[in-house]
Amino acid sequence: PQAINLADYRPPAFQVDQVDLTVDLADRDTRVVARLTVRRARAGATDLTLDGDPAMRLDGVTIDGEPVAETRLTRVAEQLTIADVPERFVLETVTRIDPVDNTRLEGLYKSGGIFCTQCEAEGFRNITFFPDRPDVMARYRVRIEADASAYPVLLSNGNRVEAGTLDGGRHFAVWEDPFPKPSYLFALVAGDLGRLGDSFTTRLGRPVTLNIWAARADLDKCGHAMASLKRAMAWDEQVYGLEYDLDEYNIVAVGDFNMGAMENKSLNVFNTKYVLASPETATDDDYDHIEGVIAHEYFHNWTGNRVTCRDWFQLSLKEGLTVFRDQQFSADMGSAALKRIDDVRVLRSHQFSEDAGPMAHPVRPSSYIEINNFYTTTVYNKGAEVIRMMHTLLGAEGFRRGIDLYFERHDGQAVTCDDFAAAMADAGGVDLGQFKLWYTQAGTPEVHAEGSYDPGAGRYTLTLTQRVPDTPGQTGKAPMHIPVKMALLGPNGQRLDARLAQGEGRADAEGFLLDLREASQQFVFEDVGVRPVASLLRDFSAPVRLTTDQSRDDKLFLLAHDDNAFARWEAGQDLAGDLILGLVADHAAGRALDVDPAFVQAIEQVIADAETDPALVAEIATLPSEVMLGQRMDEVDVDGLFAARQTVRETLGRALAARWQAVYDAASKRLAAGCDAADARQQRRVKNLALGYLGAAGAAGLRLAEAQYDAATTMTDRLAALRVLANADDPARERVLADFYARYEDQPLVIDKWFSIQAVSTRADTVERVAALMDHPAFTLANPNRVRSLVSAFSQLNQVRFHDASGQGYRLLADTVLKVDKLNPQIAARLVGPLGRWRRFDATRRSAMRSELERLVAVSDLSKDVYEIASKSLA
Ligand code: BAL
Ligand code: ZN
Repeated sequence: PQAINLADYRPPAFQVDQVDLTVDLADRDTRVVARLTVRRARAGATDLTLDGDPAMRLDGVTIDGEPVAETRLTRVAEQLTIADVPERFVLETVTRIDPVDNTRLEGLYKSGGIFCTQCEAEGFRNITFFPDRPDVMARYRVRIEADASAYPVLLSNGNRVEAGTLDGGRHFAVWEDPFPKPSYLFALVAGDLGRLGDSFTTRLGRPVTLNIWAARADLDKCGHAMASLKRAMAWDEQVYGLEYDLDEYNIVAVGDFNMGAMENKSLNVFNTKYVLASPETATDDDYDHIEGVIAHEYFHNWTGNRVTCRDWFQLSLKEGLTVFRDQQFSADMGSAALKRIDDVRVLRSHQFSEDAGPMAHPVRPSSYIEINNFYTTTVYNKGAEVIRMMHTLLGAEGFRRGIDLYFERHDGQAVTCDDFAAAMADAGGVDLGQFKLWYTQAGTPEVHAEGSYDPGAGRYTLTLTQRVPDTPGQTGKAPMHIPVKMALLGPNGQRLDARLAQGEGRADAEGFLLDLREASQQFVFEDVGVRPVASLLRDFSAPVRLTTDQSRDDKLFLLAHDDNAFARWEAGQDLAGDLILGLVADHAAGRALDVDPAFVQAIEQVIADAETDPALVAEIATLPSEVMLGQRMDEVDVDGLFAARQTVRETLGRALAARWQAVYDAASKRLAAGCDAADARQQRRVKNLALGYLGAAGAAGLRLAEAQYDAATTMTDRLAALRVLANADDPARERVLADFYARYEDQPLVIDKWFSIQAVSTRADTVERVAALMDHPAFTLANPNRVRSLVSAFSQLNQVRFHDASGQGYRLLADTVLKVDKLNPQIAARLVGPLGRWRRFDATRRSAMRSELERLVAVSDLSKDVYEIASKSLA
């Protein structure tokens, strides 16, 4: 397969101004008539090249009504070229496609009796022949015809302008979208769907009809999504002055979907996972994710749809920005500190490993084989961090001016990350020249901080050094512009009023914002009357790995006193990491695993605050995962990490059992007394944290979990109890697992949880269990959610069992990749990642993982999706 390079970008030779589609829906034989109004855009261009899936049947081509001779048509691989076309013309093609056979879930396909589409990034070419690239923006008029009783609801983008009946029990609807858009934002849905309707009036008085379409039996689970949508619409007006621009906004929930959701203009198609929720079937975290994804897709209406990407290398232009916006929104809807902790946890566990592995790529990649492989945490989450740093550098007002300027300049255009940065730089009056390295240099910068205090002079000197590691294809990188938020704390945790006397930066309401630009830089603070403890990288102001010369006591101090909640959490994570990695070394040396009593005591102090700030306490008292801890080791000691982390969990569980029980009881009491929804979820969070520790401590905790499981009235509580039991060697385990399955057999999203919880079990027999579950009647490789729930959960979250020294986990994963690849290459490619981390493990595991990758690349009809990831993993 051939790589596509950013350096080769050329504007399109022809533009399409208008698309008239007639889609005559039938299961195995859907007929698509496409009339394109085409105009030459590049002088001298004579041949029109269109993208089109080789499986599509082409039944006819006319130009301005005249059939085009076969001799002018060349169809090679994914392209159709028409020779010698005029300057302006109307092209009509007739194609026939089979939506039922479409297991790739790209283009037009059927999910549970519903016709739906997924066109990002390059799915439109599976529906009709088209210049399927985002810088070709056209107006669409779409006529859908279908059987009236099987598909009473017919939807596309924009406004419905016509509808009626046809002979033979069929009917039609015509939709017009007044906004020019790239083909990836096209959508069509037809089905027998229930509707939850609502409305929203924009600040300028436009009434907007809101509809969520889902299976009728699921309509009672759509209320949270609808409420989230209305909150997102109001928030975007308040914070960014951005208003919805059509009369209708439709969301359709389907069960088979490659992504989480898709922002098609006015017709979002969603994975049911990010729409459906009731307290009995969805956890508190699910509620948050739904709110976040609903908002994310809505925010795309401006950041993605009104202004879109020139080419797919610019994907982060819309995704990084829109993730940042959804993060801001969720922070405003709940707790900013908790949201930040959550986002950083996701970034570190997924993006940092990507950045340290064979698929490391810049936020704006410069080359790809299959663009679907670049919907990554780097483009999305690191991309959002890049936007966040601009927000930090410009301040909220400057950033808003930058956004305003961006829309003023580019509304209706397909643009680049450079255009975005230019708007920010111009509006903020800042030089982002060096900063833009964040778009082009891959790898997580490593920052080291050392502080020294001169009591005589009242001077504190902070030395920051940075290094950007080599990544595939990139070595010898330049220093980055890294914004470092920090404060100097005095003995009681109070912020010291020091003066920054040397080094670029400024004081702000919460301390200082330092501009680290050099490989090594000194920042000198004067008027520091007492020895301070530096609180560094507050709010995680840059996506870097920070190490410091701070002592255990400094970190204990920050854990107890830091007024920046994120930094306080970070100090706790750091301490826990130091402790666990120390025990891993003890484990390797055959020494006893003794947990530092100072850490136990510090956690005891933290949980003393459980009544005042339950959710933050729960975050702080949650140990870093084995995956995250493994990142701190030169070679991941799989078994040592598991043993060490378990020892710390059990020690905290036993040593503080009475405390955990008190936390559990207090939270249960508060919940029983009836508290508001926000408080209730915080109480559940801390209660279930306590349950986890009590479960780790021994039999009494397991009985408590069993009782909680049986009495639970929410999925949050039931699942938390099930998790404790699923990890245990306990007679109740099989009973509750069977009970859970029987209770929720008809709820696919809940059955996904049932698969996941077994996949992430730390029990020694988990590999065999996962293999057996793949033969369970409810398991299918055709449904992406189900594959993710079992196979991705196992391979990405269960470090100790996936990396079982037998290599069984690796084999299972590679076997699954090959099977899924036959159905859905995009999903298959997403499974490969864990095998690509082979360099991080010991010789036995390394070689077993490599062998599986070699087995993959040796397959002759492998998709280019899997080939790209597997071959780059071996390189
Ligand atoms: N654009 C693909 C789905 C999303 O990021 O919103
Ligand atoms: Zn997005």
